[in-house]
Amino acid sequence: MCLHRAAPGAAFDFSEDRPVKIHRRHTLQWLAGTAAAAALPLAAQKRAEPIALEVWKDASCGCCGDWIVHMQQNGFKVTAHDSGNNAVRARLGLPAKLGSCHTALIGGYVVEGHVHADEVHRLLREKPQALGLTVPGMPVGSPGMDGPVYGGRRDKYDTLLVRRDGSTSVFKQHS
Ligand SMILES: [Cu+2]
Repeated sequence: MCLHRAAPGAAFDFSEDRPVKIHRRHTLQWLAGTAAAAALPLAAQKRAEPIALEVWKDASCGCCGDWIVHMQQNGFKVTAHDSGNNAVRARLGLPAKLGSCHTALIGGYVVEGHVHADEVHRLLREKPQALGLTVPGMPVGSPGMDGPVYGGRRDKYDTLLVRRDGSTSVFKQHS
């Protein structure tokens, strides 16, 4: 089970006890990992499986790239298109006034702008009847808009749930 992780040739060299030690260490690591996984709540375990995220943005959009890194660090597998996002946003039916710098599709939902990964996980868990989520504009302090250049500034903003008729409600307040 763990032999493929040993150094090449080492696993089959029984002239010394080193390969056995390697094997035992890996087994202990594996057991520790299994115990840790068993202690996690079911929702957290599900996060281990990456969730597909497709995103459209401008090639030059730095904060889009920073948001993508945030999502990758929180369980999403990202496919990015540097084609701009205005046309795709319109095609997906998200009103332009609710728009931001990038538009994503995740699990059939539209996710516009600098939405926190935790809120996307909540959306996918709760599965509301909705088009998706948006953080209109680019509020400072949101994921991807929170780099050192902003000096720790955090603007108040709301993440909005967008229904298919374009109406919205507050999904999460950030103060
Ligand atoms: Cu942005």
